Amino acid sequence: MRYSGLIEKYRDRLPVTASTPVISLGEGNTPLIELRNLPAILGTDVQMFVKFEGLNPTGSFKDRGMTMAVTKAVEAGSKAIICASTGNTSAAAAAYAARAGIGCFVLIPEGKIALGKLAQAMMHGSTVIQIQGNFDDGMRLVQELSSDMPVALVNSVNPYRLQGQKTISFEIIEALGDAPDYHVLPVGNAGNISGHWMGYSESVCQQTEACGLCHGACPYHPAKPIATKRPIMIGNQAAGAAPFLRGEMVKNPETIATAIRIGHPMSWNLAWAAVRESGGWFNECTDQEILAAQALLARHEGVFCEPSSATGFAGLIKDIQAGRIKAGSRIVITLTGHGLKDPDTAIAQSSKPHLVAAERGAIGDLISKHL
Ligand code: AN7
Repeated sequence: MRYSGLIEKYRDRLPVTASTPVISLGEGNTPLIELRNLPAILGTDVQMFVKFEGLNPTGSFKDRGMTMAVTKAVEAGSKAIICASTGNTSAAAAAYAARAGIGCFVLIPEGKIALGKLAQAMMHGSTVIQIQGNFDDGMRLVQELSSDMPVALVNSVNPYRLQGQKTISFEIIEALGDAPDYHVLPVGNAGNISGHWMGYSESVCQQTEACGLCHGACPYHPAKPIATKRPIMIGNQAAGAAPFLRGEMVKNPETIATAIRIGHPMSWNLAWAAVRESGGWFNECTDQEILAAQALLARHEGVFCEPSSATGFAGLIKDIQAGRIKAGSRIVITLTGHGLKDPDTAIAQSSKPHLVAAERGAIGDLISKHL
């Protein structure tokens, strides 16, 4: 059967009915890629898989939550949506609003949004409002505006967002046959770690001990991805925007990973619950560590994610080096967004193209030098 998006696939586990008008771009169903070269380079025997969310329709995991939020907004009769964003939420909101034929207003921090994301919000026809403030200022403003204007708020404080985002965990359990030992991801506004945890929690079979038939012919959940456990959750932040490490909100967050330049995360309690209940922890990574992790994935695995997305892997490298990860473990790392979102940062850290005459000799010499 043709794959037609995560609402159709997981309809029995999402708050939709047969008459809900589904707004979808075929999101979800992203590849789970095993890292082949980096474990050896890092000197570890752990098994690592990246869930490449950059391959969603607008290039980030935000599409999972946005298909649900926009579907429910349309079902409720909304004619316009609004969000604050560091970039990816605005790109997803703009695209799904265009698909639904409704209006879209996005508030973005002036000058602190990656070029690809700005291009998306503009191209899909949303009203792009640059504010002279950061994401946290925008978040406060959209909450105020949506409370007394006819615009539906689609940031992750909208509970339908997490409903959509939880489906990533269903896909991982289906692919691996069970939950991994650890799940590693970047944390900004903290909706995603909360959605992951919700998905894993809903997948744990309450009957495992009673029937012992998991992965066989389970009479309780014959067709559902069932996990026998939940993973240890590890949330990773940029050092300049790490309220979970500080234990309090950060007033002026700063990092090259602009997607997670957030000091006042909305899903504070849910994210702490995920980390505490799972026996996990938070890490912070410097901008240099984030860029190094991004480059490792690009150069040794052929996987190009944006800097914020590499923050999870950056934290994992530190955990492996510190001996915090059990030998032989199976780890899933969510890569939240595509590297093409932020070409400026990629080009700035790469070596420049060679400029030579359009002659066989000059180019041949260059090739010989690099063979
Ligand atoms: C690539 O677009 O908050 O912890 O406004 O774009 O769920 O916030 C983006 C967040 C990680 C953090 N990686 O996820 C927005 C926005 C990428 C992101 C995060 C974001 P949350």
